[in-house]
Amino acid sequence: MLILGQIIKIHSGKYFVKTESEIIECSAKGALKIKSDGIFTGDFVEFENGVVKSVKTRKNRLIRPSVANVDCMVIVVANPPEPDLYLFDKLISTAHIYDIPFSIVVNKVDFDLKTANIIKENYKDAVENIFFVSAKTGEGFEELSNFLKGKLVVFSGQSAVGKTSIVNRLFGESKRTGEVSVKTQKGKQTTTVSEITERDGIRVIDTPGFTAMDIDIEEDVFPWSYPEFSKYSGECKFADCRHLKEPDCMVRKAYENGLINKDRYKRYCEIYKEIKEKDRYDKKR
Ligand SMILES: Nc1nc2c(ncn2[C@@H]2O[C@H](COP(=O)(O)OP(=O)(O)OP(=O)(O)O)[C@@H](O)[C@H]2O)c(=O)[nH]1
Ligand SMILES: [Mg+2]
Ligand SMILES: [Zn+2]
Repeated sequence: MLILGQIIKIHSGKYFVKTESEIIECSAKGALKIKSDGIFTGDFVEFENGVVKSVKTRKNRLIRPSVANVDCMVIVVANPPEPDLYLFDKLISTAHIYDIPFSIVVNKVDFDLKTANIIKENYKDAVENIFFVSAKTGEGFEELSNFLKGKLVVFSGQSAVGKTSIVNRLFGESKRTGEVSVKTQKGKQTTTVSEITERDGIRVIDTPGFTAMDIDIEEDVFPWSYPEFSKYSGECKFADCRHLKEPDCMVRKAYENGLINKDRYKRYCEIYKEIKEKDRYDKKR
């Protein structure tokens, strides 16, 4: 009899499938293992006698961390460390491109409130929910925790913004295992194993912090990855408008009329240039 469950961890060729009542260690049918779009943490699968037989259609899939069916990406920011808004913009674009709903959490409000205002100004039109919390004092956690209930959540953001602290606060003092890094036998590459931890209906994947360098965005999709541009971009003269200096670009016009946050648009132009440069460089090689 086929049983339905969700993959909560993949490790050393073993698939840990959570059903309504238990976690079962499974192997997989050969073909599923080989395919590059085979099985990922977060996948809903059907298994029988300890063997995964099929993967259900996924609603989205993130590459870093490698996880499917994410309900919410929580992008965390705080000061310290000095916020890198370029990285922040890229994270938002990534979520948008991978079709993952996202929210912003400003952490460390016990220490600094200036960042909260900057983030509000920059992103209030790009995101529905911005939470202001302190993992240290617990401020703002009731609201955040209610919002995340029932969701599979991925945390992202710069190193040291407090992602792990937030997860620990959400989970009380309970012990939890986060992301495990596994060295391949060659000792070169580091593969990361994403593991879902669950408590009180919140399912979480914590991730190590990363820098803007780690994020790869395609040039042709980037111009469509700004939620607050979408109100205007449909009216641009060219269907493939990059919203830079094209004639009759309604996004640029909106920016000029103060309808789009100036700093966010300026960074957009910079990031676009950078992506384009990188494409050129990659093609030359
Ligand atoms: N004042 C204050 N400090 C905090 C708060 N949350 C976290 N910190 C501190 O910030 C530092 C970094 O916290 P982590 O939770 O390790 O940050 P992280 O985002 O998981 O970092 P990486 O795993 O390296 O990506 C630690 O020293 C925490 O004690 C907060 O709300 N207020
Ligand atoms: Mg951490
Ligand atoms: Zn345009």
